[in-house]
Amino acid sequence: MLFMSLNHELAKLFATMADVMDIKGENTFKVLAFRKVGRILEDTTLDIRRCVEEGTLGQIEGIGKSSQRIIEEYVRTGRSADYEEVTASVPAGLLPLLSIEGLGPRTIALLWKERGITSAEELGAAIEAGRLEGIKGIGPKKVAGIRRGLENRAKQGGRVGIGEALPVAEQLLARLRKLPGVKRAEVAGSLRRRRETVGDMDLLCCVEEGTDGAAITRAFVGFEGVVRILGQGDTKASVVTSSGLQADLRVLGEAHFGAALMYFTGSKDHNVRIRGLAQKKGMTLNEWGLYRLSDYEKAEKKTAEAPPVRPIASRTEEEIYRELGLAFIEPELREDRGEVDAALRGSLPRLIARVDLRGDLHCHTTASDGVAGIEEMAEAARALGYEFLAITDHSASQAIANGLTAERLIRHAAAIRRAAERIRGITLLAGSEVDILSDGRLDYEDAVLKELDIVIASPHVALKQDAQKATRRLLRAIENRYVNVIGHPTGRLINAREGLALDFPAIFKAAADSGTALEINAGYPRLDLDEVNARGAIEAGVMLSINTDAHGPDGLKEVEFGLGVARRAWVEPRHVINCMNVEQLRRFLAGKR
Ligand code: DGT
Ligand code: CA
Ligand code: CA
Ligand code: ZN
Repeated sequence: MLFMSLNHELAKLFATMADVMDIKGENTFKVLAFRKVGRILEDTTLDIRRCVEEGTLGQIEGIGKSSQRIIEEYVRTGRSADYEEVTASVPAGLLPLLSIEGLGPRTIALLWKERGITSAEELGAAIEAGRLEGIKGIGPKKVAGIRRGLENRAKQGGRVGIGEALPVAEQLLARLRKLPGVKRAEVAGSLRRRRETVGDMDLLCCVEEGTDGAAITRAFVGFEGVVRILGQGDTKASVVTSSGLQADLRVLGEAHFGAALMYFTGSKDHNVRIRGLAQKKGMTLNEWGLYRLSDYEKAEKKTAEAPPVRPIASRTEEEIYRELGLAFIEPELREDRGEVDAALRGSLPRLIARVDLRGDLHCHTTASDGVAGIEEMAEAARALGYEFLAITDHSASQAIANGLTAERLIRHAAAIRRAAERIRGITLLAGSEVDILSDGRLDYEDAVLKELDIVIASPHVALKQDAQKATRRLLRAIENRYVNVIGHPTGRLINAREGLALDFPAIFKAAADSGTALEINAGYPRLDLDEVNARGAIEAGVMLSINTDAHGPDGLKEVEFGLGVARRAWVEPRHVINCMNVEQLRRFLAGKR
């Protein structure tokens, strides 16, 4: 996993070791310790490589001697004998089972020991044959859940979440940009449109005149992290990266870059609409440019070269849209969901952008399961140019996240307000991420919630309840007069958990009527609400809140993914409470009905 950060790699290594030991039924104490180390490594803002170099690893609380040894070995050699030994001690096919929804280490252990199942394929076959019946601890409901998990995995058809794909693509782009003769390197395809999952990565590289394209593709297929070459020529190459994702590269000059970028950004449906429009105007549009049809038809064409006629436009996307009589259409809108007509009418949305956000309203500190204190989070938010930050730690029932009892919450709120006095240049709000219990009751009494500046209520447990129960549950939370935002409303996780099935029209109406915002949780793999429901929400007059749910200072930067969802949902600044100034925000919060 060459593209992951070292911290992340190590976190995954420990989590996997814990899972495997759990499957084998080993000493729970050690399993818990490894799991905790995984979590610490995932969340820490320290650079672990530096800690090893400086010999300060032992100072991190929760990392014991044996974990320290594993980390040091891995940092030095890129391998861990312990990890290799542990993972080799179970059939290899068991490991991928861990990423299937409905399957934890304990269930996998039962399937393995009771029925000899060692892979997803065998599991599927066993379910179809009814062979899971009679295993103690795996009832019919559980089996149905596993079956759904397998189906979901198949449906995804190998699509990879944007949170995994974008960092890989950005690494490749950074390397391309360093090559001689390269002027620009950009993502295209679904990644540029910021779809929540992508089938592959499409990259475009713009080179100076006279640059040898073959030299670029040759360098590209040799990049670190390329595990297989699918094709390689003078102007294009396709590879598979160690993340399992395919990357397609095109190399071309400036003269046609805009047309190629537009073509390879897609979507296909958008391109079809645009080409139809060009035809009606006596033009033709392809990956080389926008041409007058009469010129184009006369010319003799070769597939791998630009047609030998002068295009009407080809250097930039802006020129091409303009020549077609259209306003520029942002990549996130290019899905043939009404954007072409809106561009013709001049009524495209004024899409929300990073600069419109004035603050984050959902983050955690060391009071619950975060890795930084109040002031450190506030500093990080201020460094991002934010005007406000709400501190919203977990409530008591989230015991694994060290959730706060009512007494601790009151003291924590006082600490946030004291910090707010000291810190200049940013407004701190004292809040909570209170659990919505399975029946819709909240984890704190109203008398406690009343004392807070902002209340986010989120579902964390019972995420498989039926639609009716789930809807009633959320409606009950929305009806609470102190609840300002519903956090990650469905609880879904991309590629891992479907989340609550909700009667969205009913939720939207209640949220709009009561002045409750719905969150677009920007943390990958949540991205919850998704683009479809976010668009439904604003159309129903609901206010949205885009938050990172950060558990440390770096987490606050992950807002980009949430913005991608919002932009794909046609969201404008006026729809989002994070775009309000402090005074407007306070008025919104006070206006809860
Ligand atoms: P993905 O990779 O499944 O997440 O989705 P895309 O949209 O990235 O699709 P991909 O990688 O097959 O192709 C990238 C873009 O290239 C696509 O959005 C539009 C353009 N494109 C590819 N094949 C065709 C085609 O046969 N016709 C048209 N009009 N455009 C195409
Ligand atoms: Ca693609
Ligand atoms: Ca592609
Ligand atoms: Zn949270």
